[in-house]
Amino acid sequence: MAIIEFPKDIRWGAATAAYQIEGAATKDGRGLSIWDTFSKTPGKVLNGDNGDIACDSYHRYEEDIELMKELGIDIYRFSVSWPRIFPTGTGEVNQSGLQYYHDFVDALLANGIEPMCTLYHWDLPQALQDKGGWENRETVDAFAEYSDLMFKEFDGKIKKWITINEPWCVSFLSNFIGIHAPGYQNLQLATTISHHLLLAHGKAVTKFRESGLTGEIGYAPNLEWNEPYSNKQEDIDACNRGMGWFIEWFFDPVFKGSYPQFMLDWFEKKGVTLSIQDGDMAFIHQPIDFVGINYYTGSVVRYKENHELFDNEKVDIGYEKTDFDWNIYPEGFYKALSKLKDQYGQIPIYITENGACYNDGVENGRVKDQRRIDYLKQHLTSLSRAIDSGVNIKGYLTWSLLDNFEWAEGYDKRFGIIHVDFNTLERTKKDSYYWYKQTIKNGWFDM
Ligand code: NCW
Repeated sequence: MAIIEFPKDIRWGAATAAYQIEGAATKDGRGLSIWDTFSKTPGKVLNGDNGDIACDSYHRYEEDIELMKELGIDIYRFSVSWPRIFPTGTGEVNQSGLQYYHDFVDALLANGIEPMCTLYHWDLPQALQDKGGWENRETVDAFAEYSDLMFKEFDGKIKKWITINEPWCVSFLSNFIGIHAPGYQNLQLATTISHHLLLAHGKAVTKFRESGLTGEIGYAPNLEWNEPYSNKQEDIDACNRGMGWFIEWFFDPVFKGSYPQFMLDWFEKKGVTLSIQDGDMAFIHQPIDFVGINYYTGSVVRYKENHELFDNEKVDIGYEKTDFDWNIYPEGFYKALSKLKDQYGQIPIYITENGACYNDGVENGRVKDQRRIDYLKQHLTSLSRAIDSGVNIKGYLTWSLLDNFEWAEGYDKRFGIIHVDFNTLERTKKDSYYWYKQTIKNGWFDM
C-alpha cells in the first residue's frame, strides 16, 4: 500500500454546468438556448430527454450547498446560463436572472465555498444561433458584452472566472461530428468557430483586465491523450495530429500567438482555411492567470489512409472502460500535464474536470460505486506524480457533484458523486462522495 499525499495548499472542488443541473427552463424570464432546441428535436438526445427539470438545482441549491459543505470542498465550479442574463443574447438584461446568481453565490460564500464561474458551458442563446451562432463574429462581441456585465456585477464575489468550457466540443463535436447542439457536420464551419471561440475568450479577458477587477481568469480546454500504436513514423504522426486537435490547436494561439503549422497544413489539405482578421491574435495571445484542464480518457491511435479526419483510427487494445465506453487511461493524464509543462511552461493549472461515468443505482439507501473511487484514485495518483515533477497544479475539481443531464446521452449516463433520482429529485451520497470527503479532509489517500 502506498500513501498518495497532496500539498497542503491544493484546492479541492467539484463542478457542474447550468443546463445540466438547473432545470427551471422557463422560470424568471430565461430565454431559450440551443440546447432547448436541440434536445427537443427528435432523435438528437437519447430517450428524448431534455434539461427542463434536470436536477432542479435552480430551486434546490440550498440543499446542494449543504451537500458541498459536508463534502468539505474549497471551490465549486458552476456555469451561468447566458440566456438567463440576456434572454435574446444581447441588449436588455434580465434582472431576475442576475438576482438568482447573486442569491446563489451569496449562499456559497456564506458557507465558505469559493465560486469558480464558467461563462460559457454550451448553452448559447437561441436568438444568437438564429443569426449564425458562433460562426458570426457578432456572437463574439455579444459574449464579450455578457462577460463584461458579469465581471462588474460580481466584482468582489466571484474571483475565479473561466471563459469557455471545452472549445473543442463547442466547435468540432457540435459542428463537425455533429452530436451536440447545434448539430452541424461541416469542418469549415467548425474550424471557423474554433477561432471565434478563442477570440471570444481573448475579448472577455481584455474586458476583465480593462475593468481592473480583482481575481483570476482562464479557459478550460478538454484534452484527450493519444498513444501511437507502434513506433512507425506514420503512426506517430497520425497520433500527433489527433492530439494536436485538442492540445496545440487550442493552446498555441493562447500561449504562443499562432496556430500550429502542422495542423494548419492538414486542415488546408482538407480544404479548410482559417480567416484571421487583423488584431485577432493579439486578443487571443494575452496572459491568463490559469488554465483549466478537463481530462477523462486516452486512446491508442494508428495511421489509416483516408480514415477519419486525420488519416488515423483508434485501436482497442483492451483498456478498461467506464460506462460511457471511454477508455480508462490515467497515464495519459500525467503525460498530458507533462506535455503542457514542456511546451507552454509552468502555467498555473486547475483540473477543472475529471471523473467517470458509472451508472450504479441506489440499493438500500447506498450507492456502491467502487469503480468511480478506483478511477479517482488512479487519476489523482497521476496528478500527484505530475505535481512531483513540477507541474504547477493549484487545484482539482471532480466532475461532477451531481448526476445530471449528460447532453446527447440524456439522463442515462451518471458522472455524479451524488446520485440523483430523476423522478423524485432525491439526492443520495454515493460511496465515492464519502471517499472524496475523507481525501479532502486528510489531504492524502491509500492506494
Ligand atoms: S460530454 C463531455 N463532458 C461531460 C459533460 O458532462 C461535461 O459537461 C463536459 O464538460 C463530462 O465532461 C465533459 N465531453 C465531451 C467529450 C466528447 C466525447 C465524445 C466523442 C465522440 C466522438
